[in-house]
Amino acid sequence: PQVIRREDYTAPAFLIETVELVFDLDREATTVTSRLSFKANPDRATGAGDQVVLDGEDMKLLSVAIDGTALAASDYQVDATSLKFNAPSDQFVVEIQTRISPVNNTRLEGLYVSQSAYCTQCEAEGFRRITYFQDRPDVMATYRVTINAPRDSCPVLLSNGNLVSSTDLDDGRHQAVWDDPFPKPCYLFALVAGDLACVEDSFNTMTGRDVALRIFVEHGNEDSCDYAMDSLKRAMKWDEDVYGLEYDLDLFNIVAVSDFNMGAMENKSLNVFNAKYILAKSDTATDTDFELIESIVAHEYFHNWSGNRVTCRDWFQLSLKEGLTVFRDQEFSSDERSRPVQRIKDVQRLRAGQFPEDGGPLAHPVRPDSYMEINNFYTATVYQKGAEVIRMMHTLLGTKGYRKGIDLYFERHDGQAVTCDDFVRAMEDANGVNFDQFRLWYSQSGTPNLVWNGEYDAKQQTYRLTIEQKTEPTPGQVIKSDLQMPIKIGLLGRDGDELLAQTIDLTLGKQEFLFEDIAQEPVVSFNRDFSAPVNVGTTPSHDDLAFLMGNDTDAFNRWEAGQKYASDLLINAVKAFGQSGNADEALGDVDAFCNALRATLTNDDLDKAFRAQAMILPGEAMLSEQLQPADPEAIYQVRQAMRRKIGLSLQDEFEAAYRNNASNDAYSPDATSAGQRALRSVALSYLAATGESVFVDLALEQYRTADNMTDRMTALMVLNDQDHPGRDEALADFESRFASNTVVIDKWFSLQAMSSRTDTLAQVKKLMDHPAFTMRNPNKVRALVGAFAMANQRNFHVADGSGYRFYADRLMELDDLNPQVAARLAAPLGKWRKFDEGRAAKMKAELNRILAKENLSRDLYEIASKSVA
Ligand code: HT7
Ligand code: ZN
Repeated sequence: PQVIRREDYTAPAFLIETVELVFDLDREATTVTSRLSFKANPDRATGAGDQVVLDGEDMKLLSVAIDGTALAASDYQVDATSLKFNAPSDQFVVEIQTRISPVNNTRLEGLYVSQSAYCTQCEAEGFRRITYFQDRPDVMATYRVTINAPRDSCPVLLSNGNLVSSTDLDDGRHQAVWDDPFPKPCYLFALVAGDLACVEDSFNTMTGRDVALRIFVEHGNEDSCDYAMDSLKRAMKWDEDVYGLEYDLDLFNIVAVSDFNMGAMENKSLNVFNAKYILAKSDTATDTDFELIESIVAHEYFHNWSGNRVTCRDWFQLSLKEGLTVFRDQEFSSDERSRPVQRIKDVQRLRAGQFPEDGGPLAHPVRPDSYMEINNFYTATVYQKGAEVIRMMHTLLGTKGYRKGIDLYFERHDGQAVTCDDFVRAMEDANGVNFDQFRLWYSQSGTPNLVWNGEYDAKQQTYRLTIEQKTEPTPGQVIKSDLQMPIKIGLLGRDGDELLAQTIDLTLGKQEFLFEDIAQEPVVSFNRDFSAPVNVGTTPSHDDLAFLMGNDTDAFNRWEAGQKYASDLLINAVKAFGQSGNADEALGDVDAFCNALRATLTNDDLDKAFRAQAMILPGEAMLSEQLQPADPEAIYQVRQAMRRKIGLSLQDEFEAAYRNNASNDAYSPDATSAGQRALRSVALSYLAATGESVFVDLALEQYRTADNMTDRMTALMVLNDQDHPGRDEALADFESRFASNTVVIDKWFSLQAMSSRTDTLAQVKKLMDHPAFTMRNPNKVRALVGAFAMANQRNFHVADGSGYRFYADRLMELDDLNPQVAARLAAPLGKWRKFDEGRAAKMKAELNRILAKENLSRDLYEIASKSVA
């Protein structure tokens, strides 16, 4: 496949100013008529020529006309990916008719059918599967869309912008015309048609305009939209308050569909969502689901400015909109919930998804330099690391300076398609700073490693902190430069007093900082609030870590100290387990760590959600990242043994936490109530880890009496790993209770795929024959097959390679249906370097088997070929 390079960007030779689309909807054969007004681009490259090249795939071309005259077949060339003809002048109108088949569209890109509704997904390059077009984000046009469809099966007809007219047609069909006054790239086009229920509300904007808010869902789900609607209104208000950004149309529509490749899509005024990120009621959604709904609804809404009003010049600039919008949604959630807990969760996500990507075969900069398939670049690096880069600018400039930069960015670029560099320039110009070195964060891949050393001079009362930074080579990028980053630090006295809190500006490979008037030898709290997205190689003593767990004034680093302490104990034990084969022995005495945990668990001054987080040990995958090679079975055994020791040591406290955090109130998804449930869940899970059967009985009792999904899932998660009749009872009950709810039944699939029991692979294979499972629905594939490979390290990496073989078979099967999703799921096989020779060889063999597949998609080819290299 062809490699597309950032350095090859040229402006389009022609612009398209207006687009008129007419859809005659039919499941098998939809006719699309488009009328495009072209104009030569005044900024075109010299010698660009007069040929017009339009992208188009998987459709039948019915006719082409220019300025009202039909073209003869000899006047244009059409092949599998394009339509070409010569421009007659600098300004002309082209009319194109195509035929597409929504019901046969299993890729879920372009126009497809989900349940009974038609819907579209055009980002990144789906519009070319609807009609021939210059499918690139720097071609921005206004759209007028006419939809003709049967009234019975499609009473609801939606597109972007304002509804201009609704008319009855002959033969039981009707028509709706939509007009979007804001010029947009075609990736933001959307159409939805079907028999959907509608939930309505409204929002009064900062200038007093009423905006109608509508959420469309399948009939029967109307009672599950309240939280999404409430989140939308809070997000609209937050964007006005914090960014001064107001919604710009009188209508905002959301549609929830069951078949969707990703989480949601920010089409102008017509957001389309994966139903799992809209539908929630206390008995169907967990606290985590509510949290995700809130942040994703906000994320898509925030795109209205960061992405839609100002968009990307080309797809290499994807982080321009995604990094910024993730930062915005993270800050929204921090303001709505507990800021430290939100930061902890965001960092956990970065470490679990982005750090391994940055250290593996698929490493790429936040602004990539090349791609084969752009869909493969909707990555943790572009999203999460991109957000960290924006966060660092926020830290360096302060809230006011950042806001000045944002205001200038939107003022300068409203209505334009721009670059990451334009964003940084706005930040620089508004603040009179130079970000030349900082810009490297966009072009350099890899996670920097920092090592610090401190020296206290009792006589001078000074503390000298030396920091070194180093970034390892990544594929295709061997030489690394030093980066600029803000490091927040604190110096704490032994009595817990904060002697100093400061943000230092690290710019050199090795840099010294001298702090004066430090009255006693301090304990260092380094990279507070995770102010820079780096690995810190320095591990303080266990005493210092226990001290920081109990005393750091930075909540993030309080949690971080516990994670470091636990990692150190677990990693050493995994190494020792290799010799003894006995996990308890390998761990040895962990009383001091348990005591530090106890102090946190019982500290009523701390937020309950924070205390719950602080009790959770680093996950198996996280521990693997710190071992070379990683032995999945040893990691599993040692972590379980540690959980048992903690459970036994803190049994009284966990029992008290379980008892004291029961609630008689009706379920509420608010952060405080969720924190209380989280603490109770963690207590139950540790109690069960003791191995005492009374606590498994307690979990079964909780399952039976639960009045909300959070408590029900917590109990089921505990039972899921047990060899206990209660497990079968609860799983069977869950299945029958939620058989008709396609979103909820995915939890049941995932849970079984994530079980640590050794019969899990056999169960997963069996579940593939379950009537609710289909390879055609991405949520189902992710819930069962994806969860097995991504969230069950012990079983996926079973030494005989059966997990790898099963997984590769599924990826190849999926590749024929939905290459985008197949490629997104392929990363686990690329982690072979982390494991012993036996496992590595088996993983590579599966990647090679994938590469030998007939008709392998460009999507999966790119991931598999880069992963095997
Ligand atoms: N901008 C969107 C990213 C996206 C997408 C969404 C659904 C299906 C396919 C997709 N390809 C790219 C989602 C977002 O970041 O908000
Ligand atoms: Zn986004």
